[in-house]
Amino acid sequence: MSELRVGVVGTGLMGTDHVVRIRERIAGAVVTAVIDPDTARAGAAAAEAPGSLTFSSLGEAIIANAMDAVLIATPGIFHLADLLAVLDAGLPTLCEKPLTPDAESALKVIAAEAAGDRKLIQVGFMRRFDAGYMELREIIQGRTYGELLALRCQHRNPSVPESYTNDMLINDSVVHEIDTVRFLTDSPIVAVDVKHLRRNSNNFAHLNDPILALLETESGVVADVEMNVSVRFGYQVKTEAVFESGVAEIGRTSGTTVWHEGRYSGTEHASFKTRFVAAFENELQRWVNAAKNRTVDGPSAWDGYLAAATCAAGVEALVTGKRVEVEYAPKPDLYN
Ligand code: ISE
Repeated sequence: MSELRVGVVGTGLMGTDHVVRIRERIAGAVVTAVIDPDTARAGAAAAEAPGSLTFSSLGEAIIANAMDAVLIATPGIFHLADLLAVLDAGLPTLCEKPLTPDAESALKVIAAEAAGDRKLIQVGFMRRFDAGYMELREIIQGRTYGELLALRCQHRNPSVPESYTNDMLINDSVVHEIDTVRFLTDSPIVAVDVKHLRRNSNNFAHLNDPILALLETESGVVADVEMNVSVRFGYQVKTEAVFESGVAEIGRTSGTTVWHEGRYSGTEHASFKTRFVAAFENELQRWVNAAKNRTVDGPSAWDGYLAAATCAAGVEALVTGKRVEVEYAPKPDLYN
């Protein structure tokens, strides 16, 4: 296959971004279908992909044989039906996180995929494609500085929209650390604890942030995550790994530092779109390369399910203030 024909479902912020990214930065792929019930939005995104067709539903695009692979970038509540449809059609798919909004529905996707003979779904946990996270994983796995003792994570957003809820601190935001902690340590998260830090009065009245989430791995590592969605100054995602004989830190913004009039300053990212731009490109290129062989090269639907199950424990910990142990369903053979 020379060029992979991609159908993009959902033309909000991420979907439109991906349409442009595929056109400008990704080799061997072309967006041929843009799918959104909002025809005006679909038309605007399709204008970024010359020659593409617009559809108001994924089903119509499948019937029209308009693509070889699918990129789902709709809100999580719409994912289940579309994921079942792509599995039924045998189409390799990159699905933005979350796989589905909860562990029960994620298991329906797992059951459908595991009934087949190959993995078709990849979940958009883009941090696994970030150079810093990949290097840190190698340092941890290679025991370069001895055994890993702890992970100290800061996840800071400048602000969030008023529609953002307290549960989203876990389901929408800490979910990234939930996936990366397992990626870095290769060990499942067995329990979650959440503490409220002193409330930031800059935020909407319904929000109680920042929080400190404690993720305990089976291997005995505790990752503490400062989740802070009202920092105002910029978008910052950092991780410090504490080893027996050293410390490694990733995510400190590198860029030009200016010394002037007795002070020095640099620039911080304003959004995940720039902080993770290289990760998104790497993720998409590897997905495209794998999709041509009708497979995936990244976090699978099973990783999406594990994150959803851990999030359920995280939300319970947030609401009850108690440490909650995570329960996982048995892993189907397909994911071994
Ligand atoms: C958002 O949905 C993302 O995925 C960002 O990476 C994260 O930093 C933010 O907290 C989420 O709301």
